[in-house]
Amino acid sequence: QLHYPARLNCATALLDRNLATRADHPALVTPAETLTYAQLAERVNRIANVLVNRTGLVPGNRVLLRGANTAWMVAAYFAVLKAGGIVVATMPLLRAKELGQMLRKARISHALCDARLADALREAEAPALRHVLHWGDGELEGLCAAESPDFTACDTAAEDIGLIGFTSGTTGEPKGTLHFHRDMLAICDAYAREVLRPEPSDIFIGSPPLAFTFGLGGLVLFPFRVGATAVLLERASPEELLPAIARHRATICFTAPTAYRAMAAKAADHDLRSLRKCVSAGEALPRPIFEAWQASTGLKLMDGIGATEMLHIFISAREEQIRPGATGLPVPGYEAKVVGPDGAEVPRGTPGRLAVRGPTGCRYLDDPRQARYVEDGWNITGDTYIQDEDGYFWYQARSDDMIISAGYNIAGPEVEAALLSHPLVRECGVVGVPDEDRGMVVKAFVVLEPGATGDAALVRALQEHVKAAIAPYKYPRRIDFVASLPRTETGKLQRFALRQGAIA
Ligand code: 3SK
Repeated sequence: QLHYPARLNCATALLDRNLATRADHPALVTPAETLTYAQLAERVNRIANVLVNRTGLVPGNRVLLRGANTAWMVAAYFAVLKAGGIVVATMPLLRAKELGQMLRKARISHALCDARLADALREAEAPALRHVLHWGDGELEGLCAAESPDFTACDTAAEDIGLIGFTSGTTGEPKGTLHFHRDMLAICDAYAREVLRPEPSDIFIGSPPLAFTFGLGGLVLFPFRVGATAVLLERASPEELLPAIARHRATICFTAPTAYRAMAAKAADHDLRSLRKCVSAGEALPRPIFEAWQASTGLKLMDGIGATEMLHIFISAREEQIRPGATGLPVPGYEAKVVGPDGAEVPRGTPGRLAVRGPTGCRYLDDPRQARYVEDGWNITGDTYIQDEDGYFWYQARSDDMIISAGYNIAGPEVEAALLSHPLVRECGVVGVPDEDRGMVVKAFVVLEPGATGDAALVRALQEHVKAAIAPYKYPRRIDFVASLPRTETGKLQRFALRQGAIA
């Protein structure tokens, strides 16, 4: 059980707390600048003063943040929290239409934005938006220079909302999820402290945007909770991440399975010996990727399932508990079970919907989907899982991604893992498509390794490969070779787009 005081501002608990003992330790390292905890805290205070003194921000105002993973973005996050505002961080790639939806839904009054990304925000339709300030063009920097480096944190309650995380999920319709100040500490004190177990000497690195709660936790909250250092990269493709790990002697990496797969192939060209923990989340981790990473670095990937609704990871495993192919065990503080259509727990070994409860949970902003997500205090995540006799949870598919073909239940991700173990397959997505005889058949969309030719012979070879790896009835009866797969901004495969044939 985690206990926090009734009045609590998470900016103080996560950032200012480090000033007593680690003021001169680097908090953030970016290509543009390195900031110690003292320097970051000062920037945060100046921005908070600008918000209050120049824009009239009052506690509870919602502030949109728009920027890449930079020190200004982190400072803006903490300034809003410290001033009692509510952060609504947005993905840099969002366009005016999507920004407008969020601005209107969350009734956002203020925005802090990287000047390079200002156009889409200017074009967004947002009647309540009154104050927009930019960094990167001198505007916010100039205002900050004229403000005091001191700021007294707003006396927020532990259960005041500090963050609205928007999720488009894999279906496209954005939902805002509300998180309290204490939730941002709870994920540090549950998943990070109990499973990841970082040290103050760690150097975190990774690719997820800070607007995705996977990135917020892994690249800001977890390092700050222990006074460690985070390396932020504006561009963090696998090709950029590998040399950055070597250059910064990074010790903990957060990224998605597809990035680990791409990095495993090139790992030998880089000195990755500083790495000690590698977290994979955002999508299910196929076993071939776990094995490829272990073969090339000697490290076991720490798989985890999280959700924007839950703020961060709630099932994972410490290195010594890892079972390849399983997501893991409930993070201490969380409970999880697999339930059938009636909501009752199913026997071990039976697939069903994953239900979870713990110190964080889903609170949708003004959305009827809340009643479907939370049933009897349990969060129903929309993932199909099996729990084994030892309590480990094994991912099967998103609940709406189970393919029922001629009476067989087939999990698309299992077929994907089998295809991925073929040396010519770089990426793939598997969905069910309607079929007169079988109701549905398994269809795979495959991106090949450079130089491979997608012809009829390769289709047959891939089908035989799958039949040899898993139960033969699961093989993809149809295979299309494509140049790329449709993904959300957080890297999740959009299977609904594959089903609709909307592929590149
Ligand atoms: O959406 C996810 O998959 C996720 C994973 C880890 C932490 C947070 C999130 C939202």
